[in-house]
Amino acid sequence: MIDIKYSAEVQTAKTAGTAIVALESTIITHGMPYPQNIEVAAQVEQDIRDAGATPATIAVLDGQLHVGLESDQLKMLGQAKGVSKLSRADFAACLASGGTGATTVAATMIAAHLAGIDVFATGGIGGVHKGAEKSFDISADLMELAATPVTVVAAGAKAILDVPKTLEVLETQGVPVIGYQQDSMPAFWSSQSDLTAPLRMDDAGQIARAHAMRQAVGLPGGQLIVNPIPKSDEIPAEILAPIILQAQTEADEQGVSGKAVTPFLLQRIFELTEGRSLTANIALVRNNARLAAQIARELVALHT
Ligand code: PSU
Ligand code: MN
Repeated sequence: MIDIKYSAEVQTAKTAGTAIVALESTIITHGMPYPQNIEVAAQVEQDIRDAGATPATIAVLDGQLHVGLESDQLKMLGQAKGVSKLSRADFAACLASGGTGATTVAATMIAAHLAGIDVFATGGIGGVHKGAEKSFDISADLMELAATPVTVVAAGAKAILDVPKTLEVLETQGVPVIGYQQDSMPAFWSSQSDLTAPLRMDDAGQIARAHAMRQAVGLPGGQLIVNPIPKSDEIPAEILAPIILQAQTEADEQGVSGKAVTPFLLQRIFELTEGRSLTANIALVRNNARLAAQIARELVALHT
């Protein structure tokens, strides 16, 4: 079994059997600009503590898997240059070669499961990119949700993705996509979309019971909870649509491919919205962290 380095607070929570929420680190290194990235990371951790659970930000530092970062490690990672973006394909290679990498949704799920953590909060998952019929660009996050038993709380899939195709792949892979307290599929920066979420649940206890039931019936894989951004923080889809189109066109023209695509689009949308996309991103991650903490607490209550 691989050696895991736990932060002091995560170690304490594990010993006590209290609620823990995993957090990814790619959002810090590749998803948000410095210095807001480290401020947000610390804020989201605090939101989880305030909601009665323990945050466990996951990363690989010099070949060591960390589940829970101390605040100096978080600050270091947020400023470090040349940090790898780790998904299922390169997670073990990074550990074996002593590298430093931030974990995407897929790699964070793998690490959370190794650490016995059932619930994970993030902003948006990777999905099927627009033009995937030509590029074949489909995030490994989708297959991970089918394979690894972690409940992931996100704000839906970004409009940089082909959301209908993303939902189709999730359905094919047998991943429950559960809208939280609404029928509409949330669209990351907007709380509503024209699509209906395949499932709906209205409280954290119900989500925790569904997580436990998948284990009870022997289904592998996790659940995707799609939690709408608070209305006061959303950006109307009509404002974003032309901006996303422009960012996408630039990516195509510049030949951006592979794992560089998502960070490129996020950065361009941040620039083109003059930072408004980041403000919304922060609000929705915090909102997801609070819901994830409630689900984690309900899961602990189920087992005690
Ligand atoms: N979507 C966001 N913000 C992010 C990401 C996705 O809104 O930071 C990151 C996550 O870590 C996600 C990864 O797992 O990008 C997906 O990358 P790719 O599309 O290369 O699989
Ligand atoms: Mn991709």
